[in-house]
Amino acid sequence: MSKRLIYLLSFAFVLALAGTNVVFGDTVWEGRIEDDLDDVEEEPSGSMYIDSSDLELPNDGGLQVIGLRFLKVRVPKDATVSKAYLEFTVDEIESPEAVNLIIEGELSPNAREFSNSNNDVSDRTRTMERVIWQPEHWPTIGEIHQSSDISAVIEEIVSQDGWRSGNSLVIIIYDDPDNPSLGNRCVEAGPGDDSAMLHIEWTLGNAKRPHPPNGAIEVSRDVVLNWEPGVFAPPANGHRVYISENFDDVNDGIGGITQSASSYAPPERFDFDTTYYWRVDEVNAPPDSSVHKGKVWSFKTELLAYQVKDIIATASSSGREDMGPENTINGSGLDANDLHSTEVTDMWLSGSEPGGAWIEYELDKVYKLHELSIWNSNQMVDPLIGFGLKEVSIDYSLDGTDYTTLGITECAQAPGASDYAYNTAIDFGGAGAKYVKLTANSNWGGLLDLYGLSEVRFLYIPVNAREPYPASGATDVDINVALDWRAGRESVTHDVYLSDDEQAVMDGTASGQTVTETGYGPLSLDLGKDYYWKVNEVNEAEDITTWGSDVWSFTTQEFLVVDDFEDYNDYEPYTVYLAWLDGYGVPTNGSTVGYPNPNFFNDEHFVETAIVHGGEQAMPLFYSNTAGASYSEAERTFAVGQDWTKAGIQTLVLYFHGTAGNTGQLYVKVNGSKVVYDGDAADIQRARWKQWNIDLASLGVNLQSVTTMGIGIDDNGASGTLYIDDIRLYASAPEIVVPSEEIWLEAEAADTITAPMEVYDDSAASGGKCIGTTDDVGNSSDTPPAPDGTASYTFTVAGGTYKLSCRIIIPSGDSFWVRIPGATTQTTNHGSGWVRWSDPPNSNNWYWHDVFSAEDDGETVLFTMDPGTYTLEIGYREDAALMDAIVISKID
Ligand SMILES: [Ca+2]
Ligand SMILES: [Ca+2]
Ligand SMILES: [Ca+2]
Repeated sequence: MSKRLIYLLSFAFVLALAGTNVVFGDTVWEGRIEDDLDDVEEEPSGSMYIDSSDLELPNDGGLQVIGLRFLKVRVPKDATVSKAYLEFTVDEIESPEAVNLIIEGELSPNAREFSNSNNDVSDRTRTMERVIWQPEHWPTIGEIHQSSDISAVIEEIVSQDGWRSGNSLVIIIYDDPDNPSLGNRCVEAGPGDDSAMLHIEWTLGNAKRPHPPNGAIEVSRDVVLNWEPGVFAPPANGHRVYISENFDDVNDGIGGITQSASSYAPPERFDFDTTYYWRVDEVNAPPDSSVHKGKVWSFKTELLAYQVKDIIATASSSGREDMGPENTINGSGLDANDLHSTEVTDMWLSGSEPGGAWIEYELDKVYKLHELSIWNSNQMVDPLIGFGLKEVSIDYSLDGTDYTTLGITECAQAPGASDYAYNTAIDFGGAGAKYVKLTANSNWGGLLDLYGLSEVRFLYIPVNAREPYPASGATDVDINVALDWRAGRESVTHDVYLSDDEQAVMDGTASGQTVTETGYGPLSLDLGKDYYWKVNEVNEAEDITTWGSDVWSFTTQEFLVVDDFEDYNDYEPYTVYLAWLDGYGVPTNGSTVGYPNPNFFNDEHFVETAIVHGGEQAMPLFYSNTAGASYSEAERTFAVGQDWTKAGIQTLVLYFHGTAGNTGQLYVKVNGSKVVYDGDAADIQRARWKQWNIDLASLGVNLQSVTTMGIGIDDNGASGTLYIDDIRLYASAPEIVVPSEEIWLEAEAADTITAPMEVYDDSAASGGKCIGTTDDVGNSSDTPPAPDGTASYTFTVAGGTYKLSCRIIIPSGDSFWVRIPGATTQTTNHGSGWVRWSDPPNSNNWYWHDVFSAEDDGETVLFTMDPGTYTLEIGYREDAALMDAIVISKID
């Protein structure tokens, strides 16, 4: 059993720069395009040009999109990128007019390789960060030129969850649509020592992850600023904080406060409704004392009071149907500057009411009211006739029954002209109210018994808990979540109610917990469960002591991950074979974890990257119970015992993928207790993912501290290859639906195959063979190809409704024609019973897909058959489409 050799990458290097203008701790990484596949041109049609010898920026018979993939980028997660650029070598002299390019990155923590699939550059998810590059004319072939600085793009890529030093990243370059290029530039493509190079200077020395986050709004005046310190900052005096309402003062480093803690509590509260700028420089310990200058961050503080949005208005009467009371709370007639119109249908007007009229507002809940702004009736005739309210009694209530009089006030008259700003403000002094009633004793004209208003606005003090974390309705919430919320203003303590019983939380009968800080947890919740919670904000010194929040909800994660194989890479100690110990050095154990000798330069890895159940990686497990080996097993040891009894855990689930010819008995061991696979023995020979649910109670061992898990294969002489992925723990595992009847066909085992359909060898195919056509036979897109170009299979069914799944490779476009003479289908047929199976997802790796009908919105084709023997025919449709295996399964 050979062991692994880590290749040192000759083209990439890491060095610490010496020199006066580079801060200690800055590091440089450089890498070039090494393979044709890694710099590609996507043509305007979407088709991919992989192996061009040069790259036109951006015009090659049309505007193209360039993709550059750099491998093994040795920049750690969350590095601050101080400088980054692309470097190109001029290949041809092109038209000298202006060229305007956008440079973005793919927002992937480990960018996959390019394929022939259409739009494989432009379809990729992009970084938020983008950079404009306007290269000058390049008059000399062979000259080297650098792009504009792309450090923001690189920093966004390496800050993603899942990024790890050594992963791959993709840079995307295209014409700036807002400023189209007139000229063109042309650079050398890879491979070669003149291919595109990526240069990155990074450091872990900077402050990062500011709180409040950069650009935050509505920030509490009491906020304590904090950040994650740079790695070189010493415990004492390692940070210098600049903060001001003036950007330039901060940017220029005026003032500054030296801090030892990575946080800063200002001596006075921040002002309401104000933007603050701040920056943290990380200062190395003496004698070096060099400074990692931080970026300027900003945040904006909260308002004094906020607008109540959800209001119902009623009135004693309305003179016209289109002049109802709702016109005073729906924003009608207000412009962006809160100036009101003179349109009568933007206002309320009462009917004739000799005794005075009233209008009442019901807020969606009790608020601590700060102020009521009033726009009076503003009809053009108002200065003459005076519908506007004059003497008004203002009454409020918590319940709509018992009212308190705030006072009697005179509302200012409106000008009867457009652009009317409110001119009456009623101070509520923090009274708690859900209902507010305005009773008009007089109007400004005194001529007619008609009363009108244009608009009102209620402002409240936010005393309720709000902004829950997790957000209400969130799913897949960590079972150890710490609940958090924005505290109500003036609150002293917080009563938290949490339960899986919604009514108990609403009623406040769920057991409560009083906390003095905003935050509750970390909790220890059950998997896959709905939870409800609310927070009552309490201040015994206030008139109203308790303010309740809305009832919020969230659902916890369905499962815990034991191993999904996503975290391994090709660098020790992060390799899969160091986590899952195989039979290396153990003669009785015939297992090998991971590919023994991957060619890293050919994008091969220790882990499997094509046959995966979830994510991008799976574990290949090779086994051979021969030559002295009596079993094959891979074992993972957990340094800290895992509790598999918590959170309602009942079931261990793993997914395995078989290979044709596999033999032996699959088993799993937990803490040494073995359970054998009791599904269909053929499953380990099937080239598809199979879910295995293991009832943990059946293991009969203590699972409070699981320290080992093994996956193995018994039986003398057994051998083969399994792929393992997504080992999970569930409280309630997904059910495994096994069809009552399933017929497995190897595509190459057809009764007859007629040209141009042929059998091909493919080591990744089930049984090592598949069928299809080469990419030069032309397509058979519109009409079924029979009698030429088909493969036929005889099979027998018990009768019922069936579907077909096939293991295929469809590099692009269509797939196959399919028919079963004598079966009926619910979808469109062509000729004599052929179904057009078009446009399944495209890939260059094997994958399973159900046969569906392109004409019927991609509906899965259902074949209804009486008991008996039938012939399945597969006809070629798109050249280069391949088929490996076919499963006919009964669904009804
Ligand atoms: Ca209005
Ligand atoms: Ca995986
Ligand atoms: Ca096959």
